[in-house]
Amino acid sequence: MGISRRQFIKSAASSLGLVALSPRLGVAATSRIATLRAAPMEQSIRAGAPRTNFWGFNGSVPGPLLRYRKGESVRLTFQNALEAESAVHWHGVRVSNAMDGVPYVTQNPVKPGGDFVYEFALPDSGTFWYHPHQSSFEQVPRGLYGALIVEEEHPIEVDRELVWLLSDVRVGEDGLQVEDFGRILDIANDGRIGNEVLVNGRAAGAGNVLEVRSGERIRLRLINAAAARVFQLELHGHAMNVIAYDGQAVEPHAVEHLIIGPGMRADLVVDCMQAPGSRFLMNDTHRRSAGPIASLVYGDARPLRRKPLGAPMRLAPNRLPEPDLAKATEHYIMFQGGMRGAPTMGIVDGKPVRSHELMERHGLAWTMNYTAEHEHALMHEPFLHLRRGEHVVLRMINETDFVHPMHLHGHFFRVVGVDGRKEARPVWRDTVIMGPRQTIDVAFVADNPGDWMYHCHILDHAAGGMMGTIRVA
Ligand SMILES: [Cu+2]
Repeated sequence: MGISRRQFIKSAASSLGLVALSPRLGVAATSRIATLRAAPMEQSIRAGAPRTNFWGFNGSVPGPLLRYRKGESVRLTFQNALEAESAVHWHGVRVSNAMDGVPYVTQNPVKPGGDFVYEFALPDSGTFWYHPHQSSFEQVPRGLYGALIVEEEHPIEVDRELVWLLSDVRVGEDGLQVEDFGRILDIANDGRIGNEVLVNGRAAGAGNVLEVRSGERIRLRLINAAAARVFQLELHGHAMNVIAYDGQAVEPHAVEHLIIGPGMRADLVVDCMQAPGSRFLMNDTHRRSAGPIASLVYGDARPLRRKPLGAPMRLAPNRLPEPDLAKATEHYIMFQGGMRGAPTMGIVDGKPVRSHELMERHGLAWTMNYTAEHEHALMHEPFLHLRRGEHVVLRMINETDFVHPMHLHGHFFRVVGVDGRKEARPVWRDTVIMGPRQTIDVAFVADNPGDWMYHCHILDHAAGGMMGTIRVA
């Protein structure tokens, strides 16, 4: 089946513009990409559509897929061919602080025409991604994002592996991006939601066809690179077996709905056991305006196998420092703000201001422990100081009516409690969704020294005050 299978994979891959790799075929893991160049570019989001203006890495949206093996080192030169300052952040990779890519906090911003060399080791296998951290509410939805995959030492056996970067874009009828970034109306609500959902830079929907063969096992790495859109995915006729969240192994389990907020990832194993010629939808059901993401269409080829592949789905866990709750110090962070139920005041630059001034004068809408922080260039002292090696429980109290995917840099944490109830199987995450009015407890060991961003990954919320740094020293 060698050639026909390869052709089949190639055609399935090109139809979606996605990357298909098969660990069973022994594809080389080491990315040969040495340069990431950010520049304005254009591409069509569907066949025959007018071209849409983007900012992309190496001329495409998403940027090139970076793929390495666990334990390898990365050396990449970032070249800034934009007319704006930028830098690259490696979401979820436990890098040293100087390589974290946060302008004004961990490095000087890379000026237009400038470059910066990133060099770091990859301690964890998993599904990660990269994007700028400067004016990210604008630079990410303009198209600057890509996947960074780190293979396990012993990858699980599958027939095919796919990486889907989910995102969206706000386009007009002329196909051009509507450049209304950073409006207070978006900042103070759910964030700026695009009107076209994208999978790997191409329009999602029922017409976004993934050809599958009956009997095959697919590993699907999902990354939510949208600035604000939360996805709740359903896959008809198939079990979605989650094997990792945010790149970290979990006990394989089937879910009916998969909620994946901005910044978050999920690795799925899907056994395609339906009949040749059949067709199924993957739907997003999170928003009223949501709809199909993709169609799974079975080819006519005879089934690859009659029963699902028996190989284990469980991934070997990465070695992460285990927090000891008995000796952990507790810290509280309260979140307030937004259009509904906004607080009556917030502290900006050390001075209390009324909430309407917060929005009208400062363009801010959210507070953490009463303080609304500016973006990096004007950022103040860390709001939390941790000793290196300190075991920590962060209790995050969401006093808002909105969802917030909260992301901590440089560390993974265990989600140990929800609304005061202990989680039976606390998962590792680098980004956790807080529902409206929900309280989430996370625990971690602050073992990575430096000033680390802690922020909402709805990028308009981050720009609107929901960001700050945690110092580990
Ligand atoms: Cu938020």
